[in-house]
Amino acid sequence: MAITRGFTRRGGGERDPRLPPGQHDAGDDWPVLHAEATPSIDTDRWTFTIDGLVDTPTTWTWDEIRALPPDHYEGDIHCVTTWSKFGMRFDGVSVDTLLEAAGPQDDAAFVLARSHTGYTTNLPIEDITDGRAWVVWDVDGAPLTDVHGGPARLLVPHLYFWKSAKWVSGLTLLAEDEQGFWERNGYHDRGDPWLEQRYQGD
Ligand SMILES: Nc1nc2c(c(=O)[nH]1)N[C@H]1C(S)=C(S)[C@@H](COP(=O)(O)O)O[C@H]1N2
Ligand SMILES: [Mo]
Repeated sequence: MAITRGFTRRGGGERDPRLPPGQHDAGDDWPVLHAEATPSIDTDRWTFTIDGLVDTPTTWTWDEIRALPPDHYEGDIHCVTTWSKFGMRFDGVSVDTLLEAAGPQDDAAFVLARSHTGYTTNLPIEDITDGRAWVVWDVDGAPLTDVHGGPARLLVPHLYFWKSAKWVSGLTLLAEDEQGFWERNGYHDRGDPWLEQRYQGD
């Protein structure tokens, strides 16, 4: 029997090009990570609000957000605790669609994303526009479970996953950056996994 060298092992330590520095492939596992107790949020009570520096502060109910033009993301996610997952599919609505309704003002440069639990995380507005962020409710064809942020979470997959607020309740547009929960506790304000922006100062 002939076995090609490098077939069963990826060429003796060759890195998967999808893996940012310092990350590993979690395979089939999808770890659950959050700071607060897992809430159980009924879709009847769920709302999503865009406020702050916008022309039209807007709140969507569950039925209203689900009626918007659908969009999806297919690709990878990267947690700062070093696991990455490849080839996930999330379905929801593009943040661009939501911002279009609210009308960001010219001085809006940052957002604070909020959760129904009180969790917050900050992002530059360029990181949530032009097809880079979503509010999502399905993952790999099934509704998000409570532990993964259901009924809906923010998804900003090109940044470390702590920016993807579970149980998302809205975005507040701001002129100045205002740190969220993990950022006040030492994590990076931007969190680009390809630049390994894990902690403040990285
Ligand atoms: N509301 C809320 N969202 C959160 C967090 C949290 O503590 N609370 N943790 C973040 C972190 S650190 C990570 S890695 C991901 C984990 O998402 P998962 O549990 O679906 O893998 O959620 C992010 N969103
Ligand atoms: Mo994380």
